[in-house]
Amino acid sequence: MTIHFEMHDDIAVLAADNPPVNALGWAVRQGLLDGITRAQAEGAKAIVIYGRGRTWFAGADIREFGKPLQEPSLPGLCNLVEACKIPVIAAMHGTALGGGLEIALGCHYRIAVPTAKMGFPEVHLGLLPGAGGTQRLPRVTGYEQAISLITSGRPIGAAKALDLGLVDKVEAGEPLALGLAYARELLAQGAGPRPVSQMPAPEAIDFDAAKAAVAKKARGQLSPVVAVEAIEASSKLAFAEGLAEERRLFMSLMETDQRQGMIHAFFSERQVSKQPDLAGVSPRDINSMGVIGGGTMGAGIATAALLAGLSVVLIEMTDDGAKAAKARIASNLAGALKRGKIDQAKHDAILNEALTCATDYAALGEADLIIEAVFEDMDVKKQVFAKLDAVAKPGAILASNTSYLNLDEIATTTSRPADVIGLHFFSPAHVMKLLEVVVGAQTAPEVIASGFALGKRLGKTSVRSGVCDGFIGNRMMFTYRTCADHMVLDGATPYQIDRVLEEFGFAMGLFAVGDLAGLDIGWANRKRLAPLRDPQERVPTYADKLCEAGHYGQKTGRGYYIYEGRAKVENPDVMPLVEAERLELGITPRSFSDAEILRRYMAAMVNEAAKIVGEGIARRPLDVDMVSLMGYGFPRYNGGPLKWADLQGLPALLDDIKSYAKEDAFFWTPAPLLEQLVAQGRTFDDLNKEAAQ
Ligand code: 3H9
Repeated sequence: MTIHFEMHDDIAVLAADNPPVNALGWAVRQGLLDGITRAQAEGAKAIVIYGRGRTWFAGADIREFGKPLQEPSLPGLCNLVEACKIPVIAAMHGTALGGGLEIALGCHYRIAVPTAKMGFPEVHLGLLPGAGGTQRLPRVTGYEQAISLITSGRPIGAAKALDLGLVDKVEAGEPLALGLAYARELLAQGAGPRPVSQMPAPEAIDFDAAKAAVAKKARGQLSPVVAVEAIEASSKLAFAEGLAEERRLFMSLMETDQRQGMIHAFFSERQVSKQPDLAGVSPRDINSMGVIGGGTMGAGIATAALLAGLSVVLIEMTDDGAKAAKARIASNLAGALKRGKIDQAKHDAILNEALTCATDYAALGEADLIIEAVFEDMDVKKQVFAKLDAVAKPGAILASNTSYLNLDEIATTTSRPADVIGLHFFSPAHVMKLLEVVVGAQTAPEVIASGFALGKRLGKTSVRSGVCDGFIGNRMMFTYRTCADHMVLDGATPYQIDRVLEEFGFAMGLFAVGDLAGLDIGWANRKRLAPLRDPQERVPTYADKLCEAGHYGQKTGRGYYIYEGRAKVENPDVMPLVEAERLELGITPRSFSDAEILRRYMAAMVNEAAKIVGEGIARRPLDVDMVSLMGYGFPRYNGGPLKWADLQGLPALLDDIKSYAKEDAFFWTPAPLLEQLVAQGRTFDDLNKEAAQ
């Protein structure tokens, strides 16, 4: 039973009971329909709908999407609620989202507790509100607010909802008691049903301008723009016809790859940090953290920990270094204060009480977890870990923030390799959502569980990775960067590649990202790898020459681009370096279509991702997808590289890889897992599903 029917005197109550979020699956819809019918048949004077547990309805049941519809449909149900002959009151708490808010808009009156949140997150699933939301909401709030709410997908609080007229009352209390009291008040006033559909549509606005503004922000994502079209229909068509147009547009989005990509992202985000093999393993308590190194990364990690309520001891080599680290953290905290993430009292307490900056490792004796964020060099890391082994208390977790290096080799310098783990943060560490939890050959289960628990506490999306050069994210990036370099040598330009990637939906092109991160980082890594290179490898050098000339990207004002204030222009020094290398190698440049650039770039990414999954470095394809989405700017509406690959079709992608292999068999060696999936007629998503069972 997902909807309980109760009579409270002459008021019928429909209580939703479908944990965890009261999603409006078939049984809930049927239960509501039955309840509305029964209430009227039994002579109720009003109906109150509320949610048991932690929330009102959080939306349609997303798991039903893509499957045949089972009546009653959600749009039909909202109409039925609205057509009820007695007043229907929504008593909301928790989150009233998507179809849940549409049910509320189908109700005649709405009351909410002060902590309730309301919104239309459908655009984040590649959809639009498809149960009357685009037709009813503007009639209540006007077009400007409706467009903002629906195209941003951002929820609003109860106070703002009251301001907008989306709810009639905000009161503290239990939703059932509030709903009943409000129903009695309305009945005493002789209030009857008040259908939103009968309210006039507001005065039309310039919808073309609205669509253009939304399209600019959407960066290739379809749903926000199509949502405005649906809203526009409410200004041109009678209510019923507007609903039909909304339905048509909703169904057109339902058919898109973007909808599949975004729903894959939604569920993967919730799946990725789950560790079924660690069920029953308790994480260690982590309340105090040591951080070695107070550069951008160390200071960012310390800030993330401090904001999450941990105390931090940060170690630098000199007093000046410690002072500079404290200043970096203070600046990060000032940003958090400005954005309202913390108040002044918390800011002061963190800076004056929770943070200690020191130069002596002895200060780390009480830390529950110590993480190093020192220079990316094996010898330096080993020295640090040997020192940590000497000062850390028994049971302390020793973590490395290395982004490439062999964690198992680092762990050998300690007497406690079971306590060693990789926690690879992304810069700026107090902002970026991704955390790669790198599990070494000897890392103990409770240490892994502790890594995930810490990630959760810091508000990160944690993804488990095995040990390999670059782990999941940087290993993939190394490969697609190499692919891009090969295309540049063969005739493309960094600027064409960046444009193609931005048109695909990346927030920034690859070369612009390099400039942002600092070109010296990749340069140092290439130097590290030089002795390990296979003689068959094609190793471009123009990027090294750019660094040799002192151009490290944004921090020096010049990289692939020249930076003046916020503007960037192409750096005219880059192509001569490329041309010189082409000449040296006897390459006659050819032209690349945008489509070929994208295909090769994505094929390289997918092929490496498949190797990473096939070797067990990532446990499931969705882990790779989440790393790309959360840490590398991969467009969410494409779902991640392996979801994208599934949607493109694996056989054609493998064929392309094999055809590229005719030019460079070393680089384009097909991933065995990709070959296996194609041979079996399966997809990466099949592997995700098998892992979930
Ligand atoms: C829609 O309504 C379309 C209509 O306009 C038109 C239709 C015709 N369905 O996030 P959590 C699961 S589109 C199915 O960890 P929290 C979730 O997967 C919908 N399952 O909790 C997880 O499962 P598991 C518009 C759902 O407290 C569990 O519930 N609505 C749904 O951090 C707990 O979730 C939305 O887009 C769902 N709708 O956050 C809202 N929602 O335990 C989507 C959640 O197996 N939901 N699950 O991993 C949310 O934003 C958050 O879940 C919410 C709670 C804020 C509600």
